[in-house]
Amino acid sequence: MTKAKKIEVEKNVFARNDEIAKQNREYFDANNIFVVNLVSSPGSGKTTLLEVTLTELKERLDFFVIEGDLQTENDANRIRTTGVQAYQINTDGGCHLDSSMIQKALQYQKSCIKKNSVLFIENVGNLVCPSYFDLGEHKRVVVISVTEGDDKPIKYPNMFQSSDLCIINKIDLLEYVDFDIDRCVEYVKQVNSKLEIITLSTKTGENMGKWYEWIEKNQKSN
Ligand SMILES: Nc1nc2c(ncn2[C@@H]2O[C@H](COP(=O)(O)OP(=O)(O)OP(=O)(O)O)[C@@H](O)[C@H]2O)c(=O)[nH]1
Ligand SMILES: [Mg+2]
Repeated sequence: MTKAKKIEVEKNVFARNDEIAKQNREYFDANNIFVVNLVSSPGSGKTTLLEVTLTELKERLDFFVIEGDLQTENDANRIRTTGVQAYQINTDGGCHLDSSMIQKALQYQKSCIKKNSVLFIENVGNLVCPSYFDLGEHKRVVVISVTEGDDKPIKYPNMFQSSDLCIINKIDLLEYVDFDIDRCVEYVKQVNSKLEIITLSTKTGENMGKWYEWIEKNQKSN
């Protein structure tokens, strides 16, 4: 395939994705469903963050979770143990979710995703590809953990440029790793000066309250 042809194909893929994402967002808006797309490299703690969050907030808010992984139902099963319903998408090799996958999930799960609820979408663990695919979410949250190195924002800038909140997770491990929080925050600001930042530990619960405040504030203002 020539370079020009390749660019043309890519343009069409993104345009199609954006069109379906728009339809998804219209559906979410019409039903007052606040949608958060969680993105990160593998293992930063997205599912653990959700498990703790759902357990803590499920009496106050209605939730549904869409999980994205190459294989297995593991993460959806972990979510279900909290009592919240979850739908697992397996991309079978694909490195990101796209808006048509979410549209299909909505068709299957429409009756389970309630009006006035919060829908979390946990994307495939990958700091590159998910940043290019709008799913129709209202907010994108990038999670990094202190075991990954503090230079991730400048090495994978698009993910941080396209996100609304950056969670720096696993701060309970700070004393064991070479991760400079101040430097990481500086790098985040370099690539996206508007990106909000919350440092927390899902393990100890430190600063989880700040994340809950963020959810409730943004759900209301959505
Ligand atoms: N020490 C520590 N470990 C954590 C914390 N949060 C998550 N973990 C651990 O990190 C590992 C990965 O967590 P997951 O929640 O599965 O990560 P994930 O981002 O969902 O992973 P993928 O879905 O595979 O991308 C697990 O062993 C968690 O127990 C934390 O705050 N502190
Ligand atoms: Mg997970």
